[in-house]
Amino acid sequence: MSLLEEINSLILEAESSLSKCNSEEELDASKNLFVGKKGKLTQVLKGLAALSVEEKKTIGKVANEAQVRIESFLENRRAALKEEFYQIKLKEEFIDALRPVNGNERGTLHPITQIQYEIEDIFTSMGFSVMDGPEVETDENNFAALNFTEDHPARDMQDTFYTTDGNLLRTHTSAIQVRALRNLKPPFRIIAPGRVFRYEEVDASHENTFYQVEGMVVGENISIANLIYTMETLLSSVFRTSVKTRLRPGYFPFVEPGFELDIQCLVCEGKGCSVCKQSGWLELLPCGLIHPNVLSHAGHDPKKWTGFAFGLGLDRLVMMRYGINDIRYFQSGNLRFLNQF
Ligand code: FA5
Repeated sequence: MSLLEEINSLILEAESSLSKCNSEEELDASKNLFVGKKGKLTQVLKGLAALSVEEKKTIGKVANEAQVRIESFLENRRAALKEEFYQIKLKEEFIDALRPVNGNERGTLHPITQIQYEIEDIFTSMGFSVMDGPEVETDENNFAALNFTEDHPARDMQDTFYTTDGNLLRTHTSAIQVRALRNLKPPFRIIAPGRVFRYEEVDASHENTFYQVEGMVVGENISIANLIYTMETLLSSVFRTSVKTRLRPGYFPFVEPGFELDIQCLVCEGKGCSVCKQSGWLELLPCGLIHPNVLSHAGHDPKKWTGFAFGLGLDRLVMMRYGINDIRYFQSGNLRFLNQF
């Protein structure tokens, strides 16, 4: 075999041997075997001594190229091995950062919060804005500006927790109506969800701390028809089934006329139970047209502007939706109850 042939076959042999190496150690051993000081290429090149100057030049060049080629093959193999190693490590050491930790329970939103968000979606899709207000209110916002005069007997309708500085815990979200009328320029439509407080005896359908959503529309030529349409849209979206409702006259000093919208009890389907106090109906949605005094108290001309308002009890709405027979579950912190939602 000529020297040239020997060099070419050495290249093939080296490449085949290197491609079988599976570790750094094997690669280093192969390197020594072929291109090391005592390696095969060096041995072959010993034969150069017997050649002419011309031949030495040509073969020497080929031998150099062979060395470069083997070394670059080796470096590629080294890089490929490193990559393989990382890939295996990545697979073995994969950490799923989103996997729930064993043994830790996941929380859910409280059913009242869930229904509140749903109602916000229903109303924002009808062009309402969502407003907020403080839980500690002034007598002015909770009562006086809503047409409850100082000695008005209607004040007794809502037993009130007073703070030592003469303020109170709001008894209804209607206090936010007053803030809306003072701060917004008609026409406007708002809803205002919130927690309210009453100094009340607690039973299956009465809490001392519960939730309401206030709604208010002020504009020109707003009528009872607009009110009823809005209430029906709301109830059919929330219950996703037709519910029986009835409208009764209701008295609230800040609306005229005022109504009570009752729904047939969904817990007992109207037969009578502890939730509906055996009547088959549940008071759910008091509402009415905004009293002219309330508009003018806030500086709006009641001849130009009219409107409607409603106050929805959220706890009772959730009770009707799921057939829950006692309001006290909501604040109980009972996880077996809460985990169902
Ligand atoms: C009011 O609070 C009026 N502000 C509602 C209103 C707004 C009328 C706008 C007209 C125009 P009422 O006291 O009836 O009204 O309460 C409204 C709803 O809150 C009731 O229908 C009921 O669903 C709920 N609610 C009242 N008291 C309690 C209670 N103690 N526990 C749980 N829910 C209650």
